[in-house]
Parts: sequence; structure tokens; C-alpha cells
Amino acid sequence: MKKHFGLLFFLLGLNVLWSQNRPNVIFILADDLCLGDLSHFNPEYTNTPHIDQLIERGVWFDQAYSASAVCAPARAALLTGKYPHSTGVVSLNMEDYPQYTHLDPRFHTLGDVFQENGYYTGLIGKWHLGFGNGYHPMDRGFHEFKGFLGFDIDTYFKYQLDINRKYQSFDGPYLTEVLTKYAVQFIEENQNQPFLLKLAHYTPHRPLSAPQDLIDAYVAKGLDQNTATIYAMVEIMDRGIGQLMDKLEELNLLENTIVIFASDNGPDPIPGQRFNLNLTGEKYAVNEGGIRIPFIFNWKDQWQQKKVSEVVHFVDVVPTLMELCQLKSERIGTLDGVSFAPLLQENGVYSAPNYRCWQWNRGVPMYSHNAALRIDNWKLVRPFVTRGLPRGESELEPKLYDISQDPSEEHDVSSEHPRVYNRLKVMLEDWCRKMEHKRLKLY
Ligand SMILES: [Ca+2]
Repeated sequence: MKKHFGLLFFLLGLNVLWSQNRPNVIFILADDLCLGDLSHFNPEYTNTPHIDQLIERGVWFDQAYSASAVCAPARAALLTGKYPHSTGVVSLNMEDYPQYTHLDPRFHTLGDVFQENGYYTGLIGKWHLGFGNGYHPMDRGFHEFKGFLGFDIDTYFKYQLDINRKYQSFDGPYLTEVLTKYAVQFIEENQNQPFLLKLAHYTPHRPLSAPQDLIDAYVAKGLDQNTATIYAMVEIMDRGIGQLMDKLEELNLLENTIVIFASDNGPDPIPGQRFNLNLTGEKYAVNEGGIRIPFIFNWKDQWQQKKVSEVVHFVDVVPTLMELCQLKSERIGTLDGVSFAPLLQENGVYSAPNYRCWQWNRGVPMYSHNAALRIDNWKLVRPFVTRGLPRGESELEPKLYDISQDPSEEHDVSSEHPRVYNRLKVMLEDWCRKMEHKRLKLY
């Protein structure tokens, strides 16, 4: 019997040592937030001191891309490490297009990988990858879920939340503050075990709503009502990030926690025009304004503050976190992304993928719509097609940009560089064929 106790204590000891060596991960994802919403880039009009501090103390990725210009496909890639098409999540609106927005249960998620490796996992906020039997976040790798599936928010003051599979109505407390409260609580409850927390805020996605006095303060700066409301929403989220960082400090968890901040796509064009570093396009477009996002990685005392200008992409998140946390998974399958962990460390050797691609539209994929490929500084863009246009293939000619010289994509240089243009066109067509082949294999 004594012998068995000895073995038990030895194994418990190993488990404690193992836990200490593996960092916690908090991935904060904003919704439709753009670079210009941060006061680091737009100090005259916006107020995000805590996110700015993450930039000033952490690793800022200057050429970071989401996997899509819209919510669901971006999130599918983030959680699987694969391009959205190969997961079957290719469109938005879970009610109109359930078959193109539900993450097939055969796919293992980031949550599954962390669970497999002994982490406690939580998702707070927006899910948006399917609903119904087998599609709930708690069936997809998260021990805990406190949030919404994707379409349950009337306003930020009146909404329903799914609290571990039980619906609860809220009338009064501001959504973003409630999500912050749950996140702080999650950290407190799990401070003694390794954890993964995905905090997927809705901010500043529609319905635009914030306390009137805060909106008025932005209107007083000369902003229109919608833009003022968006900046007020972002300020409240930023305050919550400050509370979360304070909690990590109070519990002595900062040295053992990786904190990441990102947005899923660019700014919504409908509620107002807001500053986004003069990038072309907004949410829905695969121009820079639709897919280039803020992306910050922080790990106190582990990484030096720096700016990284290598291209990174949402499909890289799964392999990167697996490397950083030393996770193994048989079931995650072949990934489209690669780990950029070496870029976070000093003198790391990083091997970038050859090229990156994007495409989305409403319903069945039409690869002549909203598709793009980036290789080195070149970017080929198949122009924006929206629902107002015919449902057939687009006849709009692709455009070529040199992002290093023209980050705002103002000058189409296809006639000056016909060989580059043709090469990228063929590469993009080839990628599209491969993606469609993978997608159709799911059915
Ligand atoms: Ca979004």
C-alpha cells in the first residue's frame, strides 16, 4: 500500500512540475475591430491604453492577417489551423447558411488539443461555428462556455447568454463588462492549473450600443454618432482587458501566461467610416482593410518588445501555440499554417510558407469572388463582389499590388509586371482548386 502512495505522490509531483512548465494562454479576439480603433495608431480620437500597453510591451505583428474578411471562416481557421474551405466553413450567417458555417465535428479544435494535453479550457463570448447537437462549444474542446452562439444579442444591454448550456436573459448589464467579469472569474478559478481561455468579445460588432455619456464624449471630439459609439464600445473592452491584466498580476500569473490580442476581420462598412491606416477595403473585402488585423503576443520576461514584419496568418495560431506550450496531438491532422514561435524568440529560425490565400462569398464558394494571394511583397486581388451583383462567376479582372511600396493598394501594377501577375494568377487558381477538392471531400 505504502508503495502505491509513493508512486501516487511521485506522479502528482510530476504533474505539478509539468504544469509549471506549461504557460497558460489567453486569446482575446475582438469582432470587426480595425487597426485605427487603437489609440496606439489613432491617439487623437480613440482611447485604448491597455491594448496599447500590450503593443508597447509585447511582440507586434505588423503584417498579420486573419484567414477571412468575415467572422465564421476566420474563426474556423483560428481553431483548426486550416484554411476555412478545407473545414467547410466558408460563409457567414449561421441561420441562412448552416451548411457553410458549421464546423464539422470531425475537425479537432484548438480547445481539443489543449484538453488532450491536460489543460482546462474555456470559451467566453462569441462562438459562431454552428449550433445544434454536437456543435456546442462544450462539444468542441471547451470545458466551459459562457457566451452566445452568434445571433442572440439584441443590444449590448439586452441579450441572452448560454451559460454552460443553460440560457440566461440579461437586461441592463453591459455585455462587454459581463464577459470581462466571466473572464476574470475564470482566471481566479483556474489559477492553479494550466488553462486556455478564448475571450471572444463582440466589440465593436453591431448592434452598436454603449452608455450615452461615453458616446457623447466621443461626439464632442467631432465624430459622427456611429463612430463615436464604436470608439466608446472599444474603450469599454479595453478597460476590461486592463482588469484582466491586473488580475493576472495580482495572482502572480503574468510570468506564466501568454496573452494574445487580435481581431477577426476589418471594420464594418455600414455603421460609419472610421480611420484604418488608409488601407483599402473593409470587412467583406479581401483588400488589406478587410483582412489585415492587429495581432499582439505578450509573455512577460520571455519575449522582448519588438515589431515583426513577417507575414503571419490565423492558420498559424494552432501550430504556434502547440509549439509554445509543447502540445502533442494525433487528431489535429495536417495543418495549413506553420509555427511562428521562432519569431517571438530571439534569433529563432523561422521558415515561412511560400504564399497565403483568402476567399469568401455568401453560400457555395465562387473562387472568382473576393479571392487573394500574397507572396513576398506581391498581392493579387480578385475584386470585391457583394450580394448586389449577379450570382455567377465574376468577370472583374484581378489586380496586382506591391504591398511594400503601396500598402493602401491604390496602384494596380499588373501591366508593369505581367510575369508576376500571370504567375500569381495561376497559383491562386491552383489553390482554389485544391481548396474546393478538400471541401467537397467533406460531403
Ligand atoms: Ca467579425
